[in-house]
Amino acid sequence: MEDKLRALQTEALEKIESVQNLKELNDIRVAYLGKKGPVTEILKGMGKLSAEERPKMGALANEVRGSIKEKIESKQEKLEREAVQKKLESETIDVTLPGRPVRKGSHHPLTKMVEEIEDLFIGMGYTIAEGPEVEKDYYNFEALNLPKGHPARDMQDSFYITEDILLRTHTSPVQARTMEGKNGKGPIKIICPGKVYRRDTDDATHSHQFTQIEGLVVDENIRMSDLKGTLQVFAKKMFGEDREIRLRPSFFPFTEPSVEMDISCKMCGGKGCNVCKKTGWIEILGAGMVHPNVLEMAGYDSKKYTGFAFGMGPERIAMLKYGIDDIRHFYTNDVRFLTQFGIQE
Ligand code: FA5
Repeated sequence: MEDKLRALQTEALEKIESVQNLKELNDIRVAYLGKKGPVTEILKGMGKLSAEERPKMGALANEVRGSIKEKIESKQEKLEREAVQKKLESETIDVTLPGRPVRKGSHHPLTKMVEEIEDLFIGMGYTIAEGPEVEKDYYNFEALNLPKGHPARDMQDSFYITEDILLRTHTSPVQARTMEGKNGKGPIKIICPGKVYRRDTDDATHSHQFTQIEGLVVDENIRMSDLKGTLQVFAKKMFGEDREIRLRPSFFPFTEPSVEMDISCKMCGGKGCNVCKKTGWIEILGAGMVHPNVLEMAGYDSKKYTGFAFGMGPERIAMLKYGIDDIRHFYTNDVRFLTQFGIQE
């Protein structure tokens, strides 16, 4: 029995030594140390041994089993170490390879335009005010001197939600709300950016949803010349020092007098071309002195306070500034358009 055990030990240790991978090693573990393995088989014959020999053989069997187990464990460790080493060698990182480009996002051109206009006015001491896009008819029209049935409501075809609630057609209701919030006291100097909605048919220069930026200044002794000076600074900073502005008489129910502001055409330098429809001028915003009725409705004493207001469309300003030929480019999110403004593909 001793010889058998020793032979078994030698055989197992040799096999373990020559094993090439973890699977083979596991097969050996099962074959030699498992319940049906040869060591167990040999030990079954213990009953035939004398009482003296039995403990000796038992100890030897344990020794054989222990040495096989130990060898398997050390071989397993070695194989695992080699596997890790192999993996590391096959996965070496080439630190000299160039990195993959990271796609960089950027603000939408319209957002950039709005922020540029905001910065310009903040630099002149204005603060930003905001109001709801779903607006009461009262603030959108009535508080702006446009009572129900007033024909000038047709100038801004509206999306009504109920009889008294609509999607605001311009940012001017924010003026009315801000003035009302001041309880008729103290100066105001705000700009109000935001989305507005009109039942206009979409074309190259019109959209049913677009952006406006409103400006409002109210104080004692605010004059038309303050409005003109402000718009002049805006136009020169936005379009270049060489640009001229002109104010043309116009009509808005909430301002009196009302004007529209044109800037001299950059394309032809004022001589007249297709872009400016041969006039040398391009219209960019509506403005005027706040109508006394509007001041009074908001609680301001129109004998003491005066004010000016203006409203512009940043899409149209961006179109002029960057030579964009269709307002719909701002809403279709074509990357070929967006990448020109810093958004990378
Ligand atoms: C108004 O909306 C007045 N609330 C502006 C105002 C404010 C006047 C304060 C006086 C005092 P108007 O309808 O002209 O005015 O619109 C102002 C600007 O919005 C236009 O100059 C144009 O740039 C832009 N705009 C108007 N309709 C559209 C449209 N459908 N799509 C894109 N931009 C438009």
